[in-house]
Amino acid sequence: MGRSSRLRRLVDASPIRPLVAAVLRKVWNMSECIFCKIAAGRLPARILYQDDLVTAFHDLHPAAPVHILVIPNRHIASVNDLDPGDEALVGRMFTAARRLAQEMGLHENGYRLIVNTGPHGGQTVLHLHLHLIGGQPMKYPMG
Ligand code: DGP
Repeated sequence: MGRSSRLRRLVDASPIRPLVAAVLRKVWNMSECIFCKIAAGRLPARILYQDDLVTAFHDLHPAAPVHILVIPNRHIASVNDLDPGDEALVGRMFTAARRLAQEMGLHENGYRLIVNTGPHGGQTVLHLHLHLIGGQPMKYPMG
């Protein structure tokens, strides 16, 4: 029996199999995730801001004159995957959005912040992101 078959049998028989599968799934998702690649500088994007926790860049398909995405640098699939330990990160996403709104001249007329979550929420990219949208009056709901 080859080494990889022995390893597979060991993992299959192990009580930690679900944990191994979950870790492998997470590593696979991260390596394929376009927003992880943007945050790591491995995929081009028009980046406006980056710090130790978050990255902000222009949306590829803007829904308004200003359409920016603020994402965590670390892979978090959606709001459903947030932990209490992520509260500082979520706060940073909002303060980054607030500062960008000011820099873009949106703060007086206002703007919209959206976090689509899951299929019914219209989330298409499975990496948490905050949409900062403005530059025109907006109807509610959009699309
Ligand atoms: P949502 O539907 O909430 O998952 O929004 C995903 C947004 O991401 C959508 O407005 C388009 C944008 N987007 C998708 N792929 C890329 C990309 O490769 N680069 C940039 N800059 N934006 C992207």
